[in-house]
Amino acid sequence: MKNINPKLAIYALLSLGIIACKSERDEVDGGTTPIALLKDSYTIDRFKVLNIAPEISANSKLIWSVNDSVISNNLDLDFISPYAKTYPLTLKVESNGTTTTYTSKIIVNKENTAYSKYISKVLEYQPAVGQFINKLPIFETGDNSEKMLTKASEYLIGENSKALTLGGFGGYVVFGFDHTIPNMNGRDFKVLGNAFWANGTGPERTGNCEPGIIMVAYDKNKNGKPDADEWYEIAGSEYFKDSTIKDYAITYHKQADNHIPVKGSASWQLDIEHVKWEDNQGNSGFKTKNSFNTQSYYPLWFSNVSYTLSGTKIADNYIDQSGTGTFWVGKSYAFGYADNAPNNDEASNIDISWAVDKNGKYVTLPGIDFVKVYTATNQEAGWLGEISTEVAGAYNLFLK
Ligand SMILES: [Ca+2]
Ligand SMILES: [Ca+2]
Ligand SMILES: [Ca+2]
Repeated sequence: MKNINPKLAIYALLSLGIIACKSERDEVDGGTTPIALLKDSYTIDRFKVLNIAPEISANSKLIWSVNDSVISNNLDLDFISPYAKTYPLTLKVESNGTTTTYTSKIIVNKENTAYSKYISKVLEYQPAVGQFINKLPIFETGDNSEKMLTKASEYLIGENSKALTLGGFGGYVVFGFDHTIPNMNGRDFKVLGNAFWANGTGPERTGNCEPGIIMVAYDKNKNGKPDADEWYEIAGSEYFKDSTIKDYAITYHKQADNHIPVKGSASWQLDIEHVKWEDNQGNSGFKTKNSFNTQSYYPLWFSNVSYTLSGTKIADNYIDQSGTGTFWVGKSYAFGYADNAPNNDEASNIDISWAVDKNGKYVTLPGIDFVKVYTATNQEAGWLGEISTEVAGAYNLFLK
């Protein structure tokens, strides 16, 4: 890199600029051809977003089309394709009662280095409290957040991914892909979990379903990171219901007196560590330890004695089918959640068109680069313990 001559680089840019200016001037002077708003052609790899932003007055009306299909009416065009092919591009600009037509083409190439359709990086792993915390992935003495993120990455990256737990409400993981997953017609990507049906023992579409909220980010500013203003929530089937609480927040406490009274006993059960929680709705309770998992339920690599997680909470989905506490089943919600239906079920596939902004308004994204999943309910289902989303991978449905 040290051999690059900065003067040469600047010269290359300047000559490009001069050529572009000259050609525009010629066309204006000619009096018949409009100023070239578009280049002759544009080149992009498949599964990458090309942005074309012609310099144009904001009161113009634009119609972008490929063949006879209108693809956008925005002032600038975000174009992405999963196919290596050439698209004829037409831009019509209506301004002051006159329409001017420009043509160009977009050449979509196959990438030089083959993409992975699976998760390629894990950016954050911040679980809530839960019965599989410190086990999936395993915590070993001395592990810090960085080490646990490395372990989470080993769980989720690539084809042979496996289930990682998010614990109770709000626990989350953030991951990304080495390409942009385009928003095609219908569902675009799958989030894998470990949900399964209850084998005919419960009502239809019930079983081990532990829904997680899915958020998506399009890396609009192309800095390789999901910035705060790039995140959108996938509005699943429960999003607009009254039973859903937006901006729910829960705080988990790691403290020595995390114990609850044992039924029928005057004494405190001091030998079992439960984790106290309180939410911003005035409720509190314990994430109770069960006999199957006896390790700490509080993430042992967290140095703080309490922490708060927040997001959209949907209604509890587990019911005591037996009525006596012996058989609990989770109802699968219709669409738009992680770990909410088996991996071969259509309900584990997500449509980017379901993304909404903070006010619940649908947004149009060309595609997504990052996904965040967090546990969507705050429920204890008897002896099953807390309901916690597991994420076991994800992939682009259109990358073959
Ligand atoms: Ca779609
Ligand atoms: Ca970004
Ligand atoms: Ca699960």
